[in-house]
Amino acid sequence: MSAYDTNNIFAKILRGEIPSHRVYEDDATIAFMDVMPQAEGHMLVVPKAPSRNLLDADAASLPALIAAVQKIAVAAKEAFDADGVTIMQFNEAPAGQSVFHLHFHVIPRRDGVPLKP
Ligand code: DGP
Repeated sequence: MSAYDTNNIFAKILRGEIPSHRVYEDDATIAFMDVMPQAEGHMLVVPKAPSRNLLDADAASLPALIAAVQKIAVAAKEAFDADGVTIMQFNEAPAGQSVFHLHFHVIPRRDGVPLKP
């Protein structure tokens, strides 16, 4: 697996070098709106610590990260009056990852509304 690149887009967002619509922050995590939403309310949950993806993440950091994902998913379902929430996470390009800083997609879902491609 390749090394972590400190110039990936989410590292720049974490450093405040490029703007984002931030909706959540705690000691270890931020969440912001996805610029290419697959449904209304599509958010990205990103740990502050540098990991390329789940495969190289520090296992000790994961309970706090998953707790943040859960908190954001519950809030998103309520805020967007959704019927469900899709959570997606990709590891390496062949699996669909395009930004190489660990992140979870949190996507509010409505009955009968497919994800945009
Ligand atoms: P993936 O690596 O395929 O799990 O998805 C990366 C997501 O990041 C994709 O849904 C689009 C989003 N994205 C890419 N560039 C930016 C950006 O500059 N700002 C924000 N907010 N989202 C971005």
